Amino acid sequence: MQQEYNAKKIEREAQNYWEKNNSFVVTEDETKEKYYCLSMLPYPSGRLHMGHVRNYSIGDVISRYQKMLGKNVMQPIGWDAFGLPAENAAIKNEVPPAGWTYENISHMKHQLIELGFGYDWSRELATCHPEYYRWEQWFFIKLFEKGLVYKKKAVVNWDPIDHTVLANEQVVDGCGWRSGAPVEKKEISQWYMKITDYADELLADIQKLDGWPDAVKMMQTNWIGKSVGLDIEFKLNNANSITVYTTRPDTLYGVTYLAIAAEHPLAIESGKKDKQVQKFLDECKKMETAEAAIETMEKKGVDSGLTCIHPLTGEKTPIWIANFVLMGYGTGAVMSVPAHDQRDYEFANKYNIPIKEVIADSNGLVDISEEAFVEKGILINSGEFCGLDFGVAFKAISQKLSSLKMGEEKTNYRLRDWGISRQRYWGCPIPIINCPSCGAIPESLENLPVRLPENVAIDGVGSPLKKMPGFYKTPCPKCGIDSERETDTFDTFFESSWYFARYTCVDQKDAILDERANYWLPVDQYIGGIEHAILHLLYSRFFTKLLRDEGIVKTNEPFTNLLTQGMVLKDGAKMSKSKGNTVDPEEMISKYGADTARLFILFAAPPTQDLEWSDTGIEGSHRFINKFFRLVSSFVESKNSVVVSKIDTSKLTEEQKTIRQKTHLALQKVGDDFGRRHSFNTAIAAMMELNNTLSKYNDDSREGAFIKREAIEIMVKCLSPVMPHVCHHLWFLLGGKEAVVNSSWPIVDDSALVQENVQLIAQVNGKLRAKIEVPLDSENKLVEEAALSDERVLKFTEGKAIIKVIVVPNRLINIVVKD
Ligand code: ANZ
Ligand code: ZN
Repeated sequence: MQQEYNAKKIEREAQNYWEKNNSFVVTEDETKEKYYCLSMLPYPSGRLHMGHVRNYSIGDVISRYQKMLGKNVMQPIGWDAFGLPAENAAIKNEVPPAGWTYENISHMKHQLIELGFGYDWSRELATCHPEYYRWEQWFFIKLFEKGLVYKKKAVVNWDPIDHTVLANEQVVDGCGWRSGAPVEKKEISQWYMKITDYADELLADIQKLDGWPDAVKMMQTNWIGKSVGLDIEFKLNNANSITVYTTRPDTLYGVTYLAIAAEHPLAIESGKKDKQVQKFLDECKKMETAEAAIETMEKKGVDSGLTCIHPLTGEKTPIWIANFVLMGYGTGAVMSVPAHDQRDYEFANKYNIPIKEVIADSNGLVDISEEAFVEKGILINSGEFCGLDFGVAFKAISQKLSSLKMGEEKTNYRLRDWGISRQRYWGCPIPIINCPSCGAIPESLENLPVRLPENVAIDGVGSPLKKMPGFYKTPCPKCGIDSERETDTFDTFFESSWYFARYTCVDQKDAILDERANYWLPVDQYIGGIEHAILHLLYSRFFTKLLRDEGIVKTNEPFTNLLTQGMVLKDGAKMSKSKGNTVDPEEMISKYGADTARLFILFAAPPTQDLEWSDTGIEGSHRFINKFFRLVSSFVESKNSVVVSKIDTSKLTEEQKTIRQKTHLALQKVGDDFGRRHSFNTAIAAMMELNNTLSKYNDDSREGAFIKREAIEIMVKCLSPVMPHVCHHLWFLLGGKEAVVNSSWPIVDDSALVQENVQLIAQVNGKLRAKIEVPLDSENKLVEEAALSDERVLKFTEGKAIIKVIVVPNRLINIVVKD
């Protein structure tokens, strides 16, 4: 009796087998090549969504494939468990964030197991576990001792009703998301990490990331934003001066005013003397500070009343205060060149400030009637520097200013230090104690972890930690007097910046990491969403370098290869709860099974592209699994299924040769698609084609039996990374001695790939001279080479000029020579 495909039963059996046999549990093995495959860890929101299924299916195919190649593969998973949604849910449902989170983890873990992902569950971690976060507290203290973390005041969004700091996404139309009260700006002390100390290395090492997509490397480069320019001094009077930062010193003679930020000390000073100025400064305080917002907002300014002296021309230059100058970049002051900078151009026109042209194109022309001339060119109206191009002028002006002690070369980065304090409850406590006499003192290492109390009631009004003296009251570790703990917690990016290292030795109780980290790191393949292209990846790279400099790991970079998967769309829009267009993976699994879900999601699009959801696509995938199941199980039932140990491949019929050739070509393609190209959809397509070929192939001979079994076994192995459950079942059905996960990847028989030969007529000047044999469908060049090296042809061509060669594929070649 032929079996019916029963996804539920097959999937449960396979999952039980993997669990019982620890199929994916690994330890270090120096005799094998290690392969660390990692998918970005999920936030335990409650249920898996399709984006997760996609991300983790890709990672699982790569892991299972690499394992079958004989590598020592580690594929761990964990939970990015701290974060704001747990607090929001706590307010809404009146459950503590911890309980909510742990419940979600247990549900989602069950879903991951149901999808058949080959994780080493012995390495599971949740970032909210004290055993995990104690080590980041420990590391933070190490960095504190090294001076790589510091405290600084910064402006936050303050909800005056809920007495709480709001994250940017909690501010809706300028009001608190819960209270509806207009948000106020408040300055509070925050902790920062000196990522800028590593800006140069983080930038330079991008070039070594050969396995990363160019787009991601570009985004990281721009984010770090290195710029080389000059700091130039403009004298205010004999004693004082103001410094500007410019990347265009070649335009120095075109400066007609300076523009400074509203927070610049000179602006504040001038505000004290002038009411108009103060009014403008007050206005600026209310404005958004996000850079993107500054780009698009209306450019406004006010004359400060102050002037300064141009360092080369000695001209008196007015100083304006402008809303688009950032205090946090360069010196907070710019030299404005309206003829050659569009922003300055608009500003000068608005306020009737003179415009002076100092750069022309190679023909000596410059047109600023409509807009600024922003290209680099040749200097004009620039005294001794006239006629120089950008590069030469940059150096010459830089030298001149530096000899006058009025300027020096300066490199600036757009990258800012990383603010890691969050005024939130559900996060890792910052292990700092504020002593009234000693100041900020780290907690003693033996007192770690600083545990976050988990049984709390959250009402949305302030942080619960601030109402828990049991938590915050503590003696100073240094002098012993009554002090208070920080109630702020870390940005959750802190946890996700090093979790990949902790997986390597998750059971290590006495250290952040041990030698096992050096066995497994770097991650060979990292897979995740493009939305993490900048911050998460940059912070992970930064942490890796910090760990290296602390002597904890040897690697310089965390991720050798990076794959960023596309989004899952429905009706052209991103699937998301807020759009209400989600499809629950659980529904799909219960209807069709996990293998169908995996197959569909891998087949529907190349992994880096967006994937459009389609019900017919799922049904198609399900039909394919059924067909494949029938092909294999009916073969097993047939008398052909006897195991033929060996055949003489030189004695095969044309049809048998063709089947073998198709089989091995497909195998070769799947290996290349899984391993190098990460093109899972085309690999699956090749298998579908082979499935069709084989279901029409009936050959009762001994050779036929061998060839069909060979092809079917290859198919089961090739498809096992994609649909592991059904392949697990079918492999045993075929008589496999060990589970297909433990079997090795099939080897391509090159001799089976060889194409058939055809005879071609070789003519010289239209006369038949020889019959030559070449592989079927050979390229013209190959046919030409074969003909021209044939002795019988050579007799008629040697020493003669070849005028033309005509090839009719698989039929004829005619060589025209000059007689
Ligand atoms: C004169 C000039 C002339 C400039 C010109 C540009 C074009 P990047 O490449 O991003 O470093 N700038 C400097 N500090 C600034 C601040 N705090 N806020 C806003 N703008 C600032 O850009 C450097 C350029 O941005 C500098 O070069 C300065 O304007 C402006 F034809 O100086 B430039
Ligand atoms: Zn003290």
